Amino acid sequence: MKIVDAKVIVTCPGRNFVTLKITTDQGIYGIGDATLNGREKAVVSYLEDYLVPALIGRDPQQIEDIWQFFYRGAYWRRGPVGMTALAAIDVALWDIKAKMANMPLYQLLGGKSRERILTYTHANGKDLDSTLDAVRKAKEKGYQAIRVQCGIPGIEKTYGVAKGEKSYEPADSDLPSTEMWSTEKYLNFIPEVFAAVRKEFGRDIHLLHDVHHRLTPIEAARLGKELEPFHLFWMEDAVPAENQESFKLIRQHTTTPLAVGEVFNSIHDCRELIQNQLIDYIRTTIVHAGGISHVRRIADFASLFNVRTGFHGATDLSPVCMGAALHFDYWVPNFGIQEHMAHSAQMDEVFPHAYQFERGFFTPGETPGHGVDIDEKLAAKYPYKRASLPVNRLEDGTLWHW
Ligand code: CS2
Ligand code: MG
Repeated sequence: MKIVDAKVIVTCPGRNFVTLKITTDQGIYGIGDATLNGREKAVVSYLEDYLVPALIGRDPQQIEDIWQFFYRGAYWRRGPVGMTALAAIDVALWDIKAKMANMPLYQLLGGKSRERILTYTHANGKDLDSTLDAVRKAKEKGYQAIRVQCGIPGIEKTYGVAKGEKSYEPADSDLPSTEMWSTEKYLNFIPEVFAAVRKEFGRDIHLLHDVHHRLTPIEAARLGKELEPFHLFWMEDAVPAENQESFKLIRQHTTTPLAVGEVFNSIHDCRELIQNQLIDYIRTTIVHAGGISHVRRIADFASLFNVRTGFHGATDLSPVCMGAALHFDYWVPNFGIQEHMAHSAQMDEVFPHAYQFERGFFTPGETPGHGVDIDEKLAAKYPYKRASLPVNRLEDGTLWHW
């Protein structure tokens, strides 16, 4: 069996997505997500100029060997661009293998370990009242786990909070827009938000919060401690994680569970965090970390240390990634939770999919493969449009972490 074609498809049905479609000489094809938000074209070039030419003619059944060839063989290993490109190949090949076996992907991974997949959604508001409203609406849709973000009094725009009535989209302008940040104002306000949410909705709902890498370790320790009475499911990305050691300090001070890893792309980015039990959830997901073959290694390693998965699932991860992630979630023994930020109807139309949502939980569907396809004709109607993530500056103008 041979790979005869590998096509990179770029489409922008409301936001940019990059998809790799691998076709075999037996007519079976598989697709993989290759979207790296704000750096899409870098992955397109990496695939088209370097990986695809070396992929044509190979046997698509040899997923592991192909993975090793592109990882070890690149000489320059890891990094978000390379690992996203590799993930797209890997997921497309798993899709092909599962279609050949006439099985939904989760069956190839080892079969399902649960009946349904716990998912969290976002509740964002520009102030406390609108945040409480957003939590109410999410509860009405059946969600049992909700990530709460709220505008901070005195800060013009805060992470996770949408502009106007539109749903939140992080890549919000052609070139990076600038947002303001004040750690003091944020730290003083956030515990009040969670106090109000618990007061209004009680204890019977999981609450999550994303700090988006904005604190120092001692500040994160303070926030974790002050949020303890509200029993969060997790506090996410409290500090930038280039320095894995810094989590030791946070961990010493708080029992609030910690989640990290959406920007990681390899097991080496989280090895110390996991083996020293400095985190509770690893968020590194399939599209940005070398695909199913590599994320499976991360999850297995994490299981030895009681660390569970909590895959990133923002809108910039395409339905193709969501489909593959849900098959993985169905199987992985140390599953924690899956993020879900709904795609628009237009996006869902370009990527018809078998996965289904019901009252706060997903199931991946029984279609052979990962169950997500791409409507190429429709995709061609939406040309690429550059869109960048914002940057953050402190009130005195210092560039900060976004
Ligand atoms: C976020 C993302 O979903 C999350 O937890 O941190 O919205 C993130 O900002 C985007 O995926 C960036 O591409
Ligand atoms: Mg996040």
